[in-house]
Amino acid sequence: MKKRIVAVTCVLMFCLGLIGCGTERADKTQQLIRGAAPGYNDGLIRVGMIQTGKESDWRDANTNDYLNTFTKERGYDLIYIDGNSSSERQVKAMYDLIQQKVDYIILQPIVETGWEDAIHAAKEAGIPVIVADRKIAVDETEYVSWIGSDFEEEGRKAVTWLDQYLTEQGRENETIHIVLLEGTEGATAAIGRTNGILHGVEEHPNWTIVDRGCANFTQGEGQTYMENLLSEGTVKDIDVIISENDNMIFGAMKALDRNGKSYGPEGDIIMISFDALHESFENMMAGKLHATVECNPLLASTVETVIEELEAGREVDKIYNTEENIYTYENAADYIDQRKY
Ligand code: GZL
Repeated sequence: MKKRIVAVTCVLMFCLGLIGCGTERADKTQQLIRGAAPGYNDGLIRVGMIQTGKESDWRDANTNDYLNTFTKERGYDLIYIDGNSSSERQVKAMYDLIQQKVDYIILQPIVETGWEDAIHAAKEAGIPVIVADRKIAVDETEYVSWIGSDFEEEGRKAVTWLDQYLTEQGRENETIHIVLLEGTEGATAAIGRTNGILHGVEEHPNWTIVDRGCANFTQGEGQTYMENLLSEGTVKDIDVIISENDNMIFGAMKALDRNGKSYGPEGDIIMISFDALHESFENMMAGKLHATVECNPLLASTVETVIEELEAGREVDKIYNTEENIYTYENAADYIDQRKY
């Protein structure tokens, strides 16, 4: 993009007989450039967006938020690329967007690793990259900002709630057998939530994780995991299922139903998940789920603010965290009508 601006600026300044230019003329020239550069004759801000895929309902809400924000009517030409749950596809998409000389790249990575070269190529090309949702394991100078949740805090919220609930139930000294359904390996959401949960388990000598495994944030894999666990019969006691997103626990519920297991506030197994989808509120009100830790998928407005600040030539923050709560079967009815996803 920078090379394009320099070349066209020189032509424009020569034509207009401009000798030197103050900020205002440079801005006007820049606006002219956006309308004048070959192939970019619409004045729109070209934004490339690399998404993880369609692994969960949370992701669908997250994607729709971007599609509804970066519209032509609002001044953007959004080039949306679905990563189809493939890191390789995401990395290729980064190079494709660099080739297309977009103005900005929004990256929602599947996993944290493997981004060094691609993100540096974008920087070399003068294209600001805004990372959202999960993080990437590169020097923070390689990208403009990261917008997302404190995932380890989300894990701690789940543990704090479980501690309080067991105490209210008079089970604070009972041996508690926990099954942990984990999200995609290497994804910041899974890394952070798992760390928060495991630290909480360490703080409770009477809590034990009897089984844990990855179900990639999908409902199907959550059901398969739980079906296999129940059919193997090696785990005799399950007191709690903690699932690192709502879709996996929805799948686990199907497996529990098929195996005649009772769960939820009116059953035997305590059920905790993450995301706070509208459907999880329905499950809490139906007595199937105890608690869900909110993880806000509506990140597009903050991403847009960062782009607007950059367009205005202003500094932006490196980190923007989202505000989140935990909701339970006791307060789900009070909040379900306010839920946006
Ligand atoms: C969290 C996000 C996770 C959600 C899942 O920010 O990365 O990925 O918790 C989604 O539902 O698939």
